[in-house]
Amino acid sequence: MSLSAETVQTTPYEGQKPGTSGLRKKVKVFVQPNYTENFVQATLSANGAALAGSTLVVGGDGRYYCKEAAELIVRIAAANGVSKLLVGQNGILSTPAVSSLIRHNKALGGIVLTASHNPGGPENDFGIKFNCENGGPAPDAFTNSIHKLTTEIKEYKLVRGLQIDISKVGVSTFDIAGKPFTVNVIDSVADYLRLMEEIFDMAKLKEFVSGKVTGKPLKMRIDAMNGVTGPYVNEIFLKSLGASESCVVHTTPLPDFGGLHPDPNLTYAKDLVDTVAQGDYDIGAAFDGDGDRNMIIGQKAFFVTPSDSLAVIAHYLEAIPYFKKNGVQGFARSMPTASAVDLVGKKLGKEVFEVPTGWKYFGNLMDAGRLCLCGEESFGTGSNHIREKDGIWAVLAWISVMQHTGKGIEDILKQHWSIYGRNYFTRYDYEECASDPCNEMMDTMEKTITGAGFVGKSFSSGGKSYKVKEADNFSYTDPVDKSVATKQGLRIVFEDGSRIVVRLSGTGSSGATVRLYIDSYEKENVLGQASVMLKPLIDIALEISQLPKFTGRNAPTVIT
Ligand code: VG1
Ligand code: CO
Repeated sequence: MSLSAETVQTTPYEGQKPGTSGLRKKVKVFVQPNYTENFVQATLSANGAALAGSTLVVGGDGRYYCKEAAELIVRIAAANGVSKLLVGQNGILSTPAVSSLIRHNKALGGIVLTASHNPGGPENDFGIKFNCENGGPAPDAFTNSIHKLTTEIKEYKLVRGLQIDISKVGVSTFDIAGKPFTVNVIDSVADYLRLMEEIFDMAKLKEFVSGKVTGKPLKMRIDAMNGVTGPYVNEIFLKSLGASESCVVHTTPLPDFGGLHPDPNLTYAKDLVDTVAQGDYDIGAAFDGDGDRNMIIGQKAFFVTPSDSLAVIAHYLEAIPYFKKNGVQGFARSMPTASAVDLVGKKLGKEVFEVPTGWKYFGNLMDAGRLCLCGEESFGTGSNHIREKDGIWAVLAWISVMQHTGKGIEDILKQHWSIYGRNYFTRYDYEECASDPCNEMMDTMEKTITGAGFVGKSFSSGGKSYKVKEADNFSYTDPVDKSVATKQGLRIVFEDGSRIVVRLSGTGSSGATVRLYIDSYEKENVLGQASVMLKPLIDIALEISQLPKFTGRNAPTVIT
């Protein structure tokens, strides 16, 4: 049967501007007439002439509205001359899996249906983001062009009669006005599993998990938080690594994440932390809704900061076959991430890059062969095996390090600190504040810290004194394409290397979220408690930013 495309008239919506990682809004916003259609059309159009005849990947984290949006994308893509879509079964694909599929199939890109770590369900968030042909999140120039197109949009194209059942794996081919259009509904996990088997020595890890050599099985607690990683966790941890059923929890992707907030941190993954705190597990891990973030905890819930996690993996890259085969290039971290990995990079004689917040800034360096491992303090760790951070990869990397060293997580960290010293780190999040006062706070603080006399000034608290060495609103020039990203966060660096960073989140769907990051380095005093060690700097940060006054908050929503 031949189907034809129709052109539907529409008018622009305001505010379709992608943030740190895609467009995120309440479901109620996305379901308005033509809202999703407009954004999808603009996203496709931003590809220009490359779109006709292209292959695209479509999938998401299974949250509320994912399936409807995936079906809509099929109809709009068909009408826009795309020739092939790879769609995850039931619309399910983790963000790392999409990145891998794009690369493996040489697709033009992929549309990821997720609001990542934001809560889901009819009252909560939905999101759409575009990944380009390198598998990575679209860079700023691309998302700016999507946004511009949304402000001018007058019509979108649609093949209304195209019905497709994405619950069954299989290939369907249609004739759209004389041209073939193929929809390939694929197993959500198979390609990603293949990739993990290439990177890690699964047989060795399985043996380690079983305790065959060590005499002690590895006790894991893996929490998929009812997000997209469930099917991946079952396949990899249960089947490939042979872990027992009791090791994995919350492995059914649910449209509202079963009411969980799928953000793997000490606050929202409390269930995992409380369980592992009882002492029965050697490693605990949790992921976010779309599977790109990870939290690692050791026995008795010993917390590994993401900044340290990155540094430890960097130190033990020889434990992972992928790096033996592909070599070790440079490392990178986002600006607010503590600089533990820099010390490893220095020791190994590798380049280390500091980029703005958001995974899209790592892509060019990876494509240029200068970067193989990177991370963000927001529970993101990954390598150049794809162009996204990768939660499950990070856990497999940690199990590899445990296997390689024969040590527990706490001991691995303590040994690391004894070699390199320790970068204490904490982040305070003040979620859903009123926007205007937060913008005012940022403006005021920027004026203060860039004003005359601020550099060289001393601040004291709790018996400690810190002298300002430099202060700015972070800007970044991409070393590869020389593109510039400005206003990436207010930063105060003190003479001893301690830092205060303040930025507004770019992933919220309403209001403003303020993130305050604090870190300091100690060469010898490595066994302290972060909250105690950093208290003086936190007080100084609250004083300089006047955060309590502007936000009306006396305490953060989340402390990491
Ligand atoms: C946050 C994190 C950032 C991360 C981004 C996307 O952004 O801070 O490090 O890259 O989320 O992660 P922001 O602008 O809210 O600080 V995800 O897993 O939500 O796609
Ligand atoms: Co995510």
